Amino acid sequence: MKTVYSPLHAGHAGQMELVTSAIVPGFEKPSRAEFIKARVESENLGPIVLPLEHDLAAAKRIHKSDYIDFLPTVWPQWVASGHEGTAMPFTWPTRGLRGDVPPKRVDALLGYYSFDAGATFVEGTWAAIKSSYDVALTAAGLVKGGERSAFALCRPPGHHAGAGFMGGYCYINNAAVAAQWFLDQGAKRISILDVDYHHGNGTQEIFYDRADVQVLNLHGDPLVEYPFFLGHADERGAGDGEGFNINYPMPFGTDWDAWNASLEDACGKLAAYAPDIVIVSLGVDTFEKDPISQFKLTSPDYPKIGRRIAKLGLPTLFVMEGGYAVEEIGINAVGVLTGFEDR
Ligand code: OKP
Ligand code: ZN
Repeated sequence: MKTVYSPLHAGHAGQMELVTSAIVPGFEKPSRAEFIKARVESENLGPIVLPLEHDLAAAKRIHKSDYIDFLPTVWPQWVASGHEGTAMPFTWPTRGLRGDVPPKRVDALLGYYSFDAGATFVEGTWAAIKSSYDVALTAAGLVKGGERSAFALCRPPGHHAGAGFMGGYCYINNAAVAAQWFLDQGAKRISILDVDYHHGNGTQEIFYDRADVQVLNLHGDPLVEYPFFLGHADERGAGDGEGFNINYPMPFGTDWDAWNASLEDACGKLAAYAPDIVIVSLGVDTFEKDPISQFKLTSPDYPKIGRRIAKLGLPTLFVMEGGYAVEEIGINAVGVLTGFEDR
């Protein structure tokens, strides 16, 4: 299959990250995408192509317009305000505060448009966000054009970004943008299968009351794992969307057998929905050596994921999400794709 990749991701570099008790260099770093690209090449997955440039109309089909317009202004505003280092939010309009009046300072606006401190900006961040969006839409175009599958090597990832907010390393929800784009091109139903270790809260929020996008999520139990405030099994969709959101929260230590049982159930529900296209939010932070995650999948498990998805027999767009064990991220991510191709 073809891989769509942009070198512009690399400008999103050197940002700091707030963890439980410290500010540390970000786990979501450029080498992630470079290790994946190197493995695509060494495994001869197929051609690597650059993305086509897209305007932001497709982003605004699922994100709020003011939120999308805010993103390119962050770094210029940050510099104009005399700041340097990493632009990071620190105040949020939670319960009891006003969420309807955007403040007039960039540091405050970062909180207005986010749910955590995990989506930060440096000089090259907007260019990277935009390139990731272009990568997703270009790869979607390949599938629309008749390719059985395509790999959007997106960086930064997207699945934590909601209609009006960023968070968890995510800004534009690349998988959700692609889903809406397929629908706008004439598809009737899309399934998004999110196998990243973390619950894709943004994707769930965006499609929660809709029947035309089925969202299936396999992830660490939010009672004990980030993003904590969404992803429980009783979240099944609302209104027209009732029954079209399906969550599989799993405990720390989950290994292949238990994880695969969830995948098998999800694939059964996906097949019953009979979508025109499958979008896989491909995170490989389920890996046993992932530095921020608690599942126990091993490298030989990833091709099995790809094989199972291929068995669905549907056009499939793979959209890169998380995975932080950089030494093995290429082996694991490309392992899913070679497994899909049954080789
Ligand atoms: C993004 B994706 C680490 C705390 C977790 C945010 C994780 C975002 C993951 N100590 N920070 O789903 O891989
Ligand atoms: Zn993740």
